[in-house]
Amino acid sequence: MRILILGGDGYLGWPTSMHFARRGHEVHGADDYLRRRAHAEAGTDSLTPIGESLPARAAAFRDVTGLEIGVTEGDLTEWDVVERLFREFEPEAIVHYGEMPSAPYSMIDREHAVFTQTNNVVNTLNVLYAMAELAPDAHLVKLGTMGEYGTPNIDIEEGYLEIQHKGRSDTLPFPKLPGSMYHLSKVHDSHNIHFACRVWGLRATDLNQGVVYGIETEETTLDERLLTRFDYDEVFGTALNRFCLQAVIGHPLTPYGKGGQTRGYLNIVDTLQCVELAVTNPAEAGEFRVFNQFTEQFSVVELAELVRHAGAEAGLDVRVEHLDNPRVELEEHYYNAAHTKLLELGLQPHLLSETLIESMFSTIERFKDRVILDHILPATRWRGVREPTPR
Ligand code: USQ
Repeated sequence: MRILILGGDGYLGWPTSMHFARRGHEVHGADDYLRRRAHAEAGTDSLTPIGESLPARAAAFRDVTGLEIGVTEGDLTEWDVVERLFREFEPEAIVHYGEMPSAPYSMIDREHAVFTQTNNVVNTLNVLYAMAELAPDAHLVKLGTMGEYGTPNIDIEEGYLEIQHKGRSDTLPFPKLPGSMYHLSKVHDSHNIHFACRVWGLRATDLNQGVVYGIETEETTLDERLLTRFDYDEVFGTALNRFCLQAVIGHPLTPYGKGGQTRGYLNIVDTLQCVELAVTNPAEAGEFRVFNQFTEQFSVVELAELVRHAGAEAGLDVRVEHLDNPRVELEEHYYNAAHTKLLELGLQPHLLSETLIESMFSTIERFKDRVILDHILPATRWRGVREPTPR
């Protein structure tokens, strides 16, 4: 199958590109290095050293495997770039990771919020128009987020809710209570994609993904040049990845507030499995399918405790220090989200284990000289102005 990977340089986009190429698909990745630029501006970087550009990474992949990954360096908010991609590559499936992915980044100030929503909403609109005009039978597999739902006091369903109202009933999109300008951008995308399916008959799957953890996939371990990025800073780093790094470098783990915030989590290798299941089992024409993509739920304190315990086993002295919560979010709440649709398609979950945490410790250990300490503590606040970065 011809598979276009938007955001092909990212934490998930790069391993996904290699995964599909190794399974015999024709893969083309596109990226404009948004995250690399954001890191350069902030003085942060990936823990793992990654190839200097997407063409350099594709060349290394060709060296190691003899397989090709096509590359476009370009900004998807520019119609010319998207149109050319669709005309020249003629994708049958589009895996769309190509967005600004960080909640804190979107909450820095007005400029970052406007950038996040413009970038994400406009580039997805361009993809939808390109599909309608140039690839109406292609299948869009869009990375959404579990954060679109927020933390309602009822069970979260997969995309839709059956509603009885004044004697009538309907199945309607599940209500959304997103917790950041970034999460809101994904809600806007979902509405736009749903519209394009209803009105133009496009086919799409919205993967409402939880928080991803892990560093390695089958392909990234083939050669050091094929590593994916690993972020641990306050803006792009996510909970479990940050805690593992903090444990290795002797930094106290940083649960925000009470730490009862519960989210769905999944291993990076399961992200690849889920995306492959979605691509190889496409939605029907006109169908807007929603899958909740995670394998387990944890609260932040549960994660911290798991890392502390695995750290003790590995001979690390891990401390846990609750910080004032920089975000506005419920710190104790009900959370029970359905996630059966990917399991029904055959997902075999790799659940979080102490062994996995210890293997993350040892990969982090190899690169710990690269850690930039300045940006581990949170400086981006949901309310009020950003505080100066502690030195
Ligand atoms: N948290 C801490 N301490 C930390 C970092 C985070 O307590 O050092 C807490 C946060 O306050 C939050 C939870 O952990 O309650 C998750 O935060 P996160 O930074 O791991 O993840 P989040 O900001 O929600 O965003 C990440 C990805 C995003 C994806 C989302 C899935 O960056 O792209 O959409 O996870 S979900 O969380 O299900 O919405």
